[in-house]
Amino acid sequence: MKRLLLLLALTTPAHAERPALGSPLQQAKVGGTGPGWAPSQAIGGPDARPGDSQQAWATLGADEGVQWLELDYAREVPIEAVRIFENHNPGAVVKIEALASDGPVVIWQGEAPKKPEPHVFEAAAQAKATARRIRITLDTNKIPGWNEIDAVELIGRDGSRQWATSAQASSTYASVGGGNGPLVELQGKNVLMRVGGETLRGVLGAQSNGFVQIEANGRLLYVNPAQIAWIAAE
Ligand SMILES: [Ca+2]
Repeated sequence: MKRLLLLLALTTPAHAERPALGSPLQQAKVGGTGPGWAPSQAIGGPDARPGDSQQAWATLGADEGVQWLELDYAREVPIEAVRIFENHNPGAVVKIEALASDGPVVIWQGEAPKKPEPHVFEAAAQAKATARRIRITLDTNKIPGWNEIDAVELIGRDGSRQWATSAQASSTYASVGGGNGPLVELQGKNVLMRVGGETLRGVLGAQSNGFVQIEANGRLLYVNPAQIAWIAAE
């Protein structure tokens, strides 16, 4: 099998996965994955219904001051615009940064339109930046209620359109038990969890400041629930 893979690697042209120059790159509109309201729900194309939806990212609390969502894309592009699919209480976005390899660049800052949900907020880049990662900052006190984001499309100056391939956030409502088995129900129980490429076995503790405690191998660890790939009672 190894020999076959090597052979394929040698015979596949280097440009095989690259789109033709100038052609629009559009990924399939597949919605997010993971626990309900997790940052990963903002991966892929829009799939949330208008209003509160588990298919969108939501912060831990409804009105929790400044919060952020970071999104990664497959390909680095000169950024033309960012389209934010706001399914619940739109208008809280205050800043968008391109996290370029040589540091963050503010590509949009201002007063986002306050529209009825759902709303697609298209922010045209106010500064030039080339990146494959962006950070969206929200002032969640600005618009009452949870300000949920379903999907974020990155538009390149080369005409490309991309959906996010991974995401992380300052906090998430998923930590109080979205979709993947309520964490509160597992408190005090022996669990097996996969987090940050490591498998932990131990007793799940209480949650504080958006983190869950786990006592594993004699260590007390604090885990960001958004980073838990899976968790199960033993
Ligand atoms: Ca979604």
